Amino acid sequence: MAEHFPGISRIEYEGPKSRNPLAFKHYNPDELVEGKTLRDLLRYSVCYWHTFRGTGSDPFGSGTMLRPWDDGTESLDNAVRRVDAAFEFISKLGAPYYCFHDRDVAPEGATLRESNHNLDVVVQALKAAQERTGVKLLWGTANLFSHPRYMHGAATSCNADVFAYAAAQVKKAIEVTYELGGENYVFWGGREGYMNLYNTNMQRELDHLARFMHMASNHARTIGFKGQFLFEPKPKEPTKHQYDFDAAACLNFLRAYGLLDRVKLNIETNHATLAGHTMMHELEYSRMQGVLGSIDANTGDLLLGWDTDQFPTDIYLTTQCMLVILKQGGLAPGGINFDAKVRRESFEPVDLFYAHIGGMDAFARGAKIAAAIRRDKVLEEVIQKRYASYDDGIGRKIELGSVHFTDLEAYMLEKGNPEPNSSGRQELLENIINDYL
Ligand code: XUL
Ligand code: CO
Repeated sequence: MAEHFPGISRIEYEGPKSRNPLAFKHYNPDELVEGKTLRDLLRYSVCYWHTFRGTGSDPFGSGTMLRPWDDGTESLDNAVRRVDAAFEFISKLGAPYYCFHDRDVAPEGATLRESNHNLDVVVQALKAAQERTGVKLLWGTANLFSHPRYMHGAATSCNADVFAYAAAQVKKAIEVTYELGGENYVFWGGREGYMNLYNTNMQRELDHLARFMHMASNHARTIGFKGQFLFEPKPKEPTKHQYDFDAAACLNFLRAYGLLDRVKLNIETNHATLAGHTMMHELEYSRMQGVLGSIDANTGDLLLGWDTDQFPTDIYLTTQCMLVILKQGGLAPGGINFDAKVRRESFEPVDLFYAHIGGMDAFARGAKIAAAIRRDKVLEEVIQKRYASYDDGIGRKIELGSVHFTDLEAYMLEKGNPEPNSSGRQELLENIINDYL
């Protein structure tokens, strides 16, 4: 088998003093953090779409990426050769998982039948590559947004035939995810949203989306797929308003349509910030509601208002993510998928290694820093103390629901004024967190 990344061997952990750019400084897969190896805690995944299908094109220019194994055609031969390159990369990197959309791995045919056939051929190559390398599938999904048929959306399209086509495509995508031992299946809205309410029946579109997700999970049950379903929030892009706006909107949708027992959330950093939230907010909101399933790790650019999907290198960000992930005891069966792309200017194959090594090291550091903060109970004690007035007395009665407005009025009339407030100490806490970085 031809080598696609010659001169690059397996990326090893060399420790923080190493200056080797092709080594991990912080991600030692065997190191224990809160009783789990970093391999099992972080469950890193490489995404097929950006890493193996990203061309580097932007609205002002064509692709720049140098990918010697890829002849740039939509042939099946090319798709199969790309699988070899992908698995060489993932196994040299030492990531245990990968993720894909159906149309990333196999070319779309002229008909659904032909597309399914193409997918079957490539799935056999993926299966062989998984067996050969031990790399596993974190999740599969379907691309319901690139083809022009999906101009009005897929499950929320005004065209019932397009809904049916999308259903057929997702049926197949779930089946191949199952065949490849995928541990999760993701729904990202794609074009499930609207540009203008003058031509949109929002109620019907949301009803259809829910119908679609019920059908998907029913089919999964029928074929025996036990993986976790994940819904991925994103507020805008490609549509002006996406129905899966943020964790709260997704959760409300799942609850309203009786899907909560079947679907959790896949939270992505750049989507959180586009929604005006921090990633930590989205993670904590999902965690406290019991729906934090998996994450798409990347970062946006605070000066740009779109989804730049950059690799996460900010230790402050990864520490905040890991504080929540550790609180939950990890993400399994979900993981940390690098839904990130190298910049248009970083066009050489080796840049794929630098990018992933940086992201993996950044999360490993975040994990160790977060574990130290948790070990010293820095935030835990502050938060516990801050709400102590609810631990007994009137606060306890409020939490238990044993008092009414009239009781609280009587209490306050008698007491006169509340106990004095305490300082929130935000600046002190920010300083203390910096001491751990
Ligand atoms: C798009 C995005 C998708 C999903 C999978 O912004 O994040 O790649 O993760 O469809
Ligand atoms: Co994503």
